[in-house]
Amino acid sequence: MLTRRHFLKVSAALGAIGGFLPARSLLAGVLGGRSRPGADSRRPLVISTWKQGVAANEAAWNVLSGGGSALGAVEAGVMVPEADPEIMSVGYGGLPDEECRVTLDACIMGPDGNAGSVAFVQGYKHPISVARKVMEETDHVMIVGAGAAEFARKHGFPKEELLTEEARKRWLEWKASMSDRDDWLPPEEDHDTIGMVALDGSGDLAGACTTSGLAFKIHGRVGDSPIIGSGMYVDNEVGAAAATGRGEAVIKTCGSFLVVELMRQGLSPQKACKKALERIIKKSGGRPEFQVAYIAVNRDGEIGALSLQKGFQYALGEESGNRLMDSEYLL
Ligand code: SD4
Repeated sequence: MLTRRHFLKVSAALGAIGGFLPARSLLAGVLGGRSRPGADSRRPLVISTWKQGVAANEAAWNVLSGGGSALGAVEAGVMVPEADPEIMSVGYGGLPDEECRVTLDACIMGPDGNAGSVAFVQGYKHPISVARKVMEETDHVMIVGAGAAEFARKHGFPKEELLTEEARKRWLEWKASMSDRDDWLPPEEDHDTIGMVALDGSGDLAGACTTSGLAFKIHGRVGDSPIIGSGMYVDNEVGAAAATGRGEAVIKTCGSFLVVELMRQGLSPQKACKKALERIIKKSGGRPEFQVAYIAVNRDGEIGALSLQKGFQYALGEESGNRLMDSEYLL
């Protein structure tokens, strides 16, 4: 029996943009259920957050399908929304902070357990690549602010203006309206951070996360996205996870690390996402109004995706296609 909920889910998936194979394979993949969380073992595959994950997955898939590494795939993948001015919460075109400055956070982690991160960095379109440099060229993990910008400059990254006309206009509107958002705790949030996790053909895992953070945030605010174990975490023996949504709630529960540790204890990725979100619900004392979502994959290629609130979408790319899926949600 096709329930209404299942039908809506399938329709959303069929309406998805992109795809590695022709529509028939896409249909077979979706209706066959192989793409739902908890499906059989398979690789390579890539999962990423939100609608922009579809285009990001395409770039990641180009790497994975050519036999490339999960690490190369996640970097190439998230660079797509970083460069896209129409995606207003990642990289170039991201909405600025309360002082009209675009400040970016990103992290990356590979199968060897090495990790790199930059936070509160200004003027560099691809913080994910700067984070990768931190990982590969230093024995540090995290570099922030002016130090991160200086590190990027010294490594030859071009300095660029990241504030687009559209983002500046949105900031002006926010400022002029004296929005109820200027209490620094926005009741309504726009989410588009890209978190991506991938499993390559050799069975190795990697993850990346990159964002301009919450719109109109306090100058200097850093969310979960660049924090290894919060916005993203990889353990090649177990699995990988990434987060999107209200970063403070994710930081306070070490969200992505928690999802991976729950998978280590034997939970499926889907159940691990659920338990980690239940922890947030519990810690927030009831029924939070903010959004948080997790995506996860284990070594067998089983996937999980779950959010607190309705509306979260994730993109799944694998041999049979690249689809945008409506996530299950808890509240
Ligand atoms: C943050 N987690 O800075 C990010 C925001 C986000 O989708 O994910 N938006 O808190």
